[in-house]
Amino acid sequence: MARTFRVGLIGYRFMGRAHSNAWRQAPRFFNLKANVELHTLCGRNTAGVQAARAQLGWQHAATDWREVVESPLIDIVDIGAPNDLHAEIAIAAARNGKHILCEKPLALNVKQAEAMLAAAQKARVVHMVCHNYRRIPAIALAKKMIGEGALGKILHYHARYAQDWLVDPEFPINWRLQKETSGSGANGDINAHIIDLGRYLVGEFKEVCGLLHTFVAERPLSDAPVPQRGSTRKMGKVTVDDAALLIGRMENGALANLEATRFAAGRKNHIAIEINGSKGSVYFDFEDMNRLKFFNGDDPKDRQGFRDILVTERSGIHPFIGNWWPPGHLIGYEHTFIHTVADFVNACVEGKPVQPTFEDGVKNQRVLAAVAESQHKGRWVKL
Ligand code: SOE
Repeated sequence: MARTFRVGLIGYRFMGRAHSNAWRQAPRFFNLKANVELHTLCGRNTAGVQAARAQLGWQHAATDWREVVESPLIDIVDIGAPNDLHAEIAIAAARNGKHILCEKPLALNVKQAEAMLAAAQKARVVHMVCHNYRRIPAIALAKKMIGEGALGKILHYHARYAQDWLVDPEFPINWRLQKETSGSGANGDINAHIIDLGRYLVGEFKEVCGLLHTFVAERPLSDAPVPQRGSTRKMGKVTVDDAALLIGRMENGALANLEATRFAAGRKNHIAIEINGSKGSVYFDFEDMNRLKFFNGDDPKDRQGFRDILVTERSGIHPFIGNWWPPGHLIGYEHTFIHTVADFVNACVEGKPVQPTFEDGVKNQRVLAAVAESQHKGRWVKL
């Protein structure tokens, strides 16, 4: 009989909801090698976590993450809490023999990330960073095509992750805008994703030149009342970057060009990736995530152009999609988490590594740190 993994999830807001949905749906749509129980949902606010527990379908609620990582009932700890908590929770979870899925960026800095990796390796638990965009069928197809040589030698990795939720200077401070709780801004939050996709699709970064910029240095504190005439509103300092740029060289000779910003008006979750090789190119945009554009330099000259692949063919033709709907019936953001959780559970059963591991998280964190160091020192940084 298949074993049952009891899951403890820390965090119940945006990521907590996305992960809860994934834990619930993965066993329903994928042939998991274990059963999954949504055991405990944890968050600091008692009323908030209780309401989320009921709505998201967890059996128990807890307000102290230590209860979760120390519970003998829990097999898997899933970390969706703010970044400053990742290291402490993951290290404690590893020491208690739990398999760990952790949101990105892995930690606040390289040192913490390395300690998390060391703890997970020492405890021989399965560890994974939730870079969910790797498991978009179109991205997985691009990976397969690049591996098969469809693009030839890779020359350019060009990626832009653009959002616009900070364009409004009245948007209040939250934990993502404070260095102590988030480690960095656009760099760790969204550059981390396109760094991961670059490492996945193209290869390791060799050297980088980075630029970090903060457009709005002060913002209202979230609990500050709307100012009355003559009164001043309580403001807080933004201590992280609003935008992060990276140009770099990759180990295989490809040139990298990455932009991550929360100030691109009109861009909500625009992840545009273009990879150019000696024989062809692929282009992907998350806001049209079921499609991959492919230019094949081998096509006859009189009919060359980017073709538009709808990545929804089943029967093993396109990655992940076979477990969903008939061709042309599209999937969305939430499916990327479901695919991640499905692969993670099977790896836990087999006791095998599942990418991206904490080792990938450490490598990613080194690139993030190199971008910051480059900005700080005003020069290129080798990895
Ligand atoms: C906020 O910018 C955020 O939720 C990120 O933290 C996620 O990783 C990203 O995928 C969506 O935007």
